[in-house]
This record gives sequence, C-alpha cells and structure tokens, in this order.
Amino acid sequence: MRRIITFGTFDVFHVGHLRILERARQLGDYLLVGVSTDEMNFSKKQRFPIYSQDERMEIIRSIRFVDEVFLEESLELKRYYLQTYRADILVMGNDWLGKFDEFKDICEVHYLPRTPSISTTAVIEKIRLP
Ligand code: C2G
Repeated sequence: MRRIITFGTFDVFHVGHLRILERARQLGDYLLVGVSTDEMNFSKKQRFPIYSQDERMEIIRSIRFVDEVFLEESLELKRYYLQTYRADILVMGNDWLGKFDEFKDICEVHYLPRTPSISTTAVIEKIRLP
C-alpha cells in the first residue's frame, strides 16, 4: 500500500489540476491532498483565492482519484504533514522543482510536468477580457 501526498491551492479548478491528481494517484494506492488555506494564500500572494477553502476542499474531495483531503496551513509544516499522514511519495508539479528535496530522507519526492498553457491566472484573465 503506497500512500501519495500532494499539495496545492486548486483555485478555479481546471484540467491542469485534474491531470496532476490523476497522475499522482497512478504512482500508488491512496492519494492525500493538502489544500492550502485562504490565510496561507493571503500571506503568500497578498490576495485571497477566488474560491474559499471550504469550496476548494469540497471540489477536491469529490474527484475520484482523491482519497482524503486536509487543510495545509503553512508551507513550513510540510515535514509534519508528511509524517502525520505517513506519506511514501510526495508529488508536486515541476514549478516546484528541487524545492522539496529536503524531504527525500523520509519519502520519495516526484516532480511531474505541468500541463502546458493553463493556469488559474490565465482563466481569470480570459474571463476578464471583453
Ligand atoms: N499544475 C499543473 N499544471 C498546471 C497548473 C498547475 O500540473 N497547468 C499543478 C501544480 O504544479 C501543483 C498543482 O497543480 O502541483 C496545484 O497548483 P496550484 O493550485 O497552483 O498550487 P500552489 O499554489 O503551487 O500550491 O505546499 C505547496 C502549495 O500548497 C502549492
């Protein structure tokens, strides 16, 4: 039984998000997803996500590749989450390449290629344009 863990905001859910969850789940048997809190986003980006943390959690929980969802309160707690949820593999998109290598002492760390040409920002821009 291989437990996979991944983290993200997953704001304005799109197919890039879906595909990384699907590919993460294929690496093992059980997928845990840490959804970042509204506060964590505010302190990182000085703005709140479009969808609230409760809405983002509800969407992620309903995805069939996802087995369990929890709130990620801070980037600094990553080691604590990996240990608490007994993760065998940490998966992140390759925009985070190398950033989580320090956890290779307790689990495998995989960076998967991002889906090209789609992002929450691109979706917001597209809606905003007349
Ligand atoms: N992603 C992807 N392809 C895209 C866009 C996003 O594969 N076109 C992936 C990202 O690489 C990430 C996941 O989808 O692994 C979630 O992306 P974000 O919501 O942008 O997550 P982020 O704000 O980077 O959260 O502890 C880490 C944080 O919670 C990271």
